[in-house]
Amino acid sequence: MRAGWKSLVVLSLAVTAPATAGTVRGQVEVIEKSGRRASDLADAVVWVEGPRVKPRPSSATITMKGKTFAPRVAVVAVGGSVEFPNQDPVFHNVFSVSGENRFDLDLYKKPKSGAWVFRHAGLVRVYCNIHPQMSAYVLVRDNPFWARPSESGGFEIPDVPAGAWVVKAWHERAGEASQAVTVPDEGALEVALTLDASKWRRAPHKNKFGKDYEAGEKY
Ligand SMILES: [Cu+2]
Repeated sequence: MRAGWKSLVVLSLAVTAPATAGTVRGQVEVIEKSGRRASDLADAVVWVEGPRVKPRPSSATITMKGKTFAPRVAVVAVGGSVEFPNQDPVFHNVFSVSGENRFDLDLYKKPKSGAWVFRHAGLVRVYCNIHPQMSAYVLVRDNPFWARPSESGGFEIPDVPAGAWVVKAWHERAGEASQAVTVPDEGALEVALTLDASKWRRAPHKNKFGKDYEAGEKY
């Protein structure tokens, strides 16, 4: 009985954690045009590209309220879904034209909700076809090694298989920064990533038909 229990524990440890794995941790910073450091670092995402480890199923919710998406940034695994409840008494039309992850949930208003399953890794830009000021992002990852930084930019990604990989960070005003790393067999690796938001400026996007939003549309 006792021996059986012990071997079960050993077996489950072997399944959940690779024999050799390290922690990738560190700091993200975003530099604005003025040279000052951005404060919305919790809207960044950090991940490790390369390890072929299937992610656990995941899902997220992005609520439409007051004609904004909240949160603005969500991360799901490939095959994960994002729910888009509409809490406004007006119609919204959530859509994306981001490559293979393109989708269109059509019109609905409170109390209805819609959802989409994301099947391809990558960054998905999400908009509303009625209100051009509404935007959000879904980052779809093909392994479980991602983290959302704290407000001060600190992050930690545990149990990353040992090996040579690329750590990437993304922020909506800065795009991506990346760094080649070698994750050790055990212990932690420190990584500092600086994202450049100095070239960012607000630019209009097209509606779901690839056309400009009508000028008369009021926010
Ligand atoms: Cu809308």
